[in-house]
This record gives sequence, C-alpha cells and structure tokens, in this order.
Amino acid sequence: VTAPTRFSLQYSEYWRHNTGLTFGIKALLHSERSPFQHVEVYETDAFGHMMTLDGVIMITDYDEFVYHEMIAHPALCLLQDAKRALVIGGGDGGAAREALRHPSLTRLDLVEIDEAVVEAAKRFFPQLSASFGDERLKLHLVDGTAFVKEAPKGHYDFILVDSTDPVGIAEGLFTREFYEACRSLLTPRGVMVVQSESPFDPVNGHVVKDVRRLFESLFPIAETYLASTPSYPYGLWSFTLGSRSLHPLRDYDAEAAHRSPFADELRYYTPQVHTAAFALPAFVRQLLSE
Ligand code: SPD
Repeated sequence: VTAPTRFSLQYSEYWRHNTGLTFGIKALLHSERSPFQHVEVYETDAFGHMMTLDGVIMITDYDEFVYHEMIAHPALCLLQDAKRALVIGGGDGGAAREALRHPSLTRLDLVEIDEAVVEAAKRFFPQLSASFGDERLKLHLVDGTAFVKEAPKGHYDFILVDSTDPVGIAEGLFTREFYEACRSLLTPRGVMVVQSESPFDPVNGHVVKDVRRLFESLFPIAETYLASTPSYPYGLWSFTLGSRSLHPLRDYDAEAAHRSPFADELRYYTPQVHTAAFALPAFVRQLLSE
C-alpha cells in the first residue's frame, strides 16, 4: 500500500514491468498470516471489499459474480441434472454459492486447505459465504491433492477447481497427476472445469495452453472459454472444461438453461453468453495452437 500525493491510500497488484492494477483503499479490515498464506481484506474506494492472498487479488464485491458464475454454470447447465459436486479451493464460498443454485445438486464437497480463507469470507463477504449455511455443502479443510486420491471413484457429476495462481500451495492443482485423479472421480457423464489464468498474461498465459493440452490428453472433449474479469490480471480470464461425453456447445440445451429457476438472478451468465464464451479471439486460438 502506498500513499500518493493526494494523500489517499492505494493498493497495487503489479503484474509485470511495474504495470498492474491500483485500487483506492479506505481501510485495511483484516490481515493475518495463516499457516499457508497472508490473508488480507481491504475496503476499497470503488470495488467494495477485496480479499488478497499473498498480495494477489482473489475477490472484490464489485465483480466476483463474473468469475463465480462462469466457473460453475457453463458445466452445470450443460449437465442439467448434476447431483454430486466437488469444489477444490474456493474457500470463500463463491463458486459453491453458484453451484448450489442448481436444485438438482444433493451434495457439494468443498475442499479448502486454508481455514483462514473460509473465516475471512464468513466475516467480510456474507454474500459469498452464505453457501456454508446450505445443508448440501460439506466443508473439508484439507489439501485438495490429498482429497482426490482418497475420494470414491466415479462419484461426482461435476468437479470444479477454483485455485489461486499456479505458484506455492496451488502448484499441485495444475498437474497431470491431480487432473488424472479428478478424472477418476467423475461419473461417465461428468464434467470438470478449472480456472486456467489469463491468455493476455506473459507470465502465466502459458497455463491456458498447458491446461488445455493436459485436458486434451485426458478427455475426448476439452474446450477453453473466457470471461471478462476486471479485477484479475489483464481483465480477461480463461477456464478449461473437460468431459468424456458432453460437449459444451453441441450438447448444450439453451432452452433448458433459460428455464432455470435462478436464471433471472444471474448477472453475467446467460445462454447467449454460454455460447459466446467458447468463441475464442484469434490470439487465444493462436496461443492454443503454438
Ligand atoms: N490471479 C488471481 C486468480 C484467482 C483465481 N481464484 C480466485 C478465487 C475466487 N473464489
């Protein structure tokens, strides 16, 4: 946090070459070194509350809906009748909140390594962490890579990986070994989605391609899709979807998605956005083909 000449506080996340994103800050609400990372919550001037982990922005009140809707609904609307879901990471509860909008879900296992993230979310992001009060959600405070080795095979209709960037504690969530273990937990119709970084990012952009390649080697169907995320690096984020049998466009029923009981409550995801999200700009297609 720096104090510029107009004497207000600012928070900057630097991406590369002294370039990044800066927020005006009203207050530092919470700062804690958990056994895993530095958890902080700020009150920003324009984006509401903001959580950072080791100095990297994870959530702001203003735009969290984009990421959380887009990591959950494309796959769940494709599946239509998913019953058992597994969320790895996402200890703030945002991805779980979106998944639990689907009335077909009977159980959601949320596996988060860091209890401090859950507690900070409960305290400062009640709109996200309300999902912890849903009786279908079971919280497991363990390492996701260990959980997937022990979980029952062929059990989950949907697996979602809402990780931090692929450094430090999240590195293991971007490996072939981890994805293979996840695949073994899926039902034959099951779908898996992971966050796969920004295609604009010169540092982590290779993850878009690396994850896509790994998914192509593990699933007959592997697709990348995009969403606009103002508070994440470069403002454009990618997700990678894998499935043994369901294609996100060919097997998608837009009419059914329109009829979802919660369709009017969403602020980003619509059936039109679903289809558009898989239409990749030329530079992303190029990145994926390199
Ligand atoms: N560069 C930040 C990427 C963070 C992705 N996960 C965010 C967790 C929000 N539930």
